[in-house]
Amino acid sequence: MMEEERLRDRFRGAMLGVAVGDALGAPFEGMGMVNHAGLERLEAEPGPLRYTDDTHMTLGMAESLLERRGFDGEHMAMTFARNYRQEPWRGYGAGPPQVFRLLAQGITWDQAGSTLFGGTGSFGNGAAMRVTPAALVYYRHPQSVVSVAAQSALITHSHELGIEGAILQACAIAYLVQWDPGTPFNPAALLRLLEGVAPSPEFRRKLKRMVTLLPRAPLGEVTKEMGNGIAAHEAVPAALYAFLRNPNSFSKAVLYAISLGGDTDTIASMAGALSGAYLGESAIPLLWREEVESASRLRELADQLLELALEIDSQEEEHNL
Ligand code: F2R
Ligand code: MG
Ligand code: MG
Repeated sequence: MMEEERLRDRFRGAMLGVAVGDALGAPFEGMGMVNHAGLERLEAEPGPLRYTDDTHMTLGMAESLLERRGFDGEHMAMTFARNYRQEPWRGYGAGPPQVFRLLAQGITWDQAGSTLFGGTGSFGNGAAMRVTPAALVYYRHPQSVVSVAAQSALITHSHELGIEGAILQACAIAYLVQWDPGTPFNPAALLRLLEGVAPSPEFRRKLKRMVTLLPRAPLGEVTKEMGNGIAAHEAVPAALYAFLRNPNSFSKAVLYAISLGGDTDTIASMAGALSGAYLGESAIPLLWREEVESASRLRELADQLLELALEIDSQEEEHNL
């Protein structure tokens, strides 16, 4: 296993990466592609780095996993709802607040989400954008990563594409957090692994296409092929592509994600989580990681998630003796 100090840097990198990408991308959400001058300004003078619902829900997931020492669907749903009631102005999508109202009326945590959008459930990117803590806690247990990503998605996003988006983002983070930086990184190997956990044609087609868009496809072709919208099957491939195109630089990965336009806070937040998990906190520009809202809280939660991950490991080892 990777030594603890390096893992701590990766866990902190992933959690801070969520918030930094979210906060940097937020002012551009819903706009067209962001030009070079806009990105340069953002890099030098990012302004107040306030996070949105992406990080707010990620915090909720971390809090619930830590309080319950693992996944508890009802507790996680109630934690999301409580946090929303405290700060409803974080820029939430339309679906989650409806779920929180249904929960308050007594609908169970695994039923409420399936009533949304005429009973099809949500395929928004909201389940994928908040999944980092689950990926970290279960990073050494691939089946648990898949099952907790799926069950946590179900709370608000019961459409198969919303669920698959969360599974893909979680599996990619779990894979990257344990990657040995001394070994050359092979994007094709990660993409093959991800194809194995995403059965729907929407994701599989994009994962296959992504290899051919690396390393230098023009921006317009990338947004046409991957998408840049609020749907999980657009934002998740876009974020993964932004990271894979810039694997060795946190700032390049996040700024590239924002340059795609569309759902910029969410695409940059997910690219930030991937890059932070791979490169660690030390790779995030100091200005960004110090200035982002709740930086010390995110670091503290990352450390507690690592403790929980190690606790789960030792329980598994004892169980297997
Ligand atoms: N909500 C926003 N941005 C808009 C306003 C932000 C502004 N700055 C402000 O503060 O006012 N961003 C956040 O929402 C996205 C995550 O959304 P989530 O949690 O997935 O929500 P939802 O409502 O479940 O899904 C999003 C939309 O996708 C479409 N959709 C989903 N499932 C559908 C279905 N089965 N059929 C048809 N459409 C479906 C709907 O338009 C949903 O509203 C992130 O960007 C986050 O940053
Ligand atoms: Mg947001
Ligand atoms: Mg967004």
